[in-house]
Amino acid sequence: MDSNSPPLASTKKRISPPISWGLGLANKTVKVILLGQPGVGKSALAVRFATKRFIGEYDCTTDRIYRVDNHLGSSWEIADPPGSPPTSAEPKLRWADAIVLVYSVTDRVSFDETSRLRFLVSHARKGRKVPPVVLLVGNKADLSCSPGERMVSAMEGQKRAKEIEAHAFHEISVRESVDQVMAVFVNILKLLAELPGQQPATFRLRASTDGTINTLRREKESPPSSRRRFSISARGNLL
Ligand SMILES: Nc1nc2c(ncn2[C@@H]2O[C@H](COP(=O)(O)OP(=O)(O)O)[C@@H](O)[C@H]2O)c(=O)[nH]1
Ligand SMILES: [Mg+2]
Repeated sequence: MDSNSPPLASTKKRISPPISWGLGLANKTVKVILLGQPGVGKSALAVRFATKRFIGEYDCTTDRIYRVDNHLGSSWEIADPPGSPPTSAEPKLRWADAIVLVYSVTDRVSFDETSRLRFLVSHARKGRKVPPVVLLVGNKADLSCSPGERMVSAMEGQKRAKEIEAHAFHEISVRESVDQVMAVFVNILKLLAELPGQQPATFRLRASTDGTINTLRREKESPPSSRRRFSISARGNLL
């Protein structure tokens, strides 16, 4: 070996397995519905998660489902209905494993809407053996640096999350941070794994100080293929 070459150990890359393996969700298609007022960034959130890109403008007229294979080790279906959800959204709410209520921190009306949605969500929870996990997400945090733009504080967001019995609250910028977007979906997996009735995790987990989760041991479950597929479909009804 060339004496200038770095020692072998330092060139080794540590590979962490996809998070869903560790949570017993590797073979599950996770169904997510995004709800919130038009313009808060729901489509941007779905596209950012699926492609890692922020495009800027999104078609807002069709009822879409984003299908993403092998992302964080799971398959995903993300419903992105246009407009404010009418009561006809109820079947979609029953379809979803996770409901993400989105508002913009620069738009108080969109924040107020999350209170209205609370009733729709609690209705959807009723009578389900495994109720959906609910996350409240305040988007467009990047704009809060501009004077006078922020209309809703993070504290208010946190308080609202408690009021509506959401399992988690995130304040994010879809535009500025793909990591913050990924954190929302990682949290969905974690919350789903914690639900009663979920299959037990087949991995022992170790949380690192950098916030990642590492697997120590794997049993039985085989890894999903490393190929990733992303498709978008548009249709009128999810059921
Ligand atoms: N500044 C900023 N703009 C955003 C962000 N997310 C989305 N947008 C913009 O907000 C507008 C509405 O986004 P869209 O995803 O279509 O909202 P939807 O109607 O809820 O699906 C678009 O112009 C996006 O570019 C963000 O995090 N920061
Ligand atoms: Mg949209």
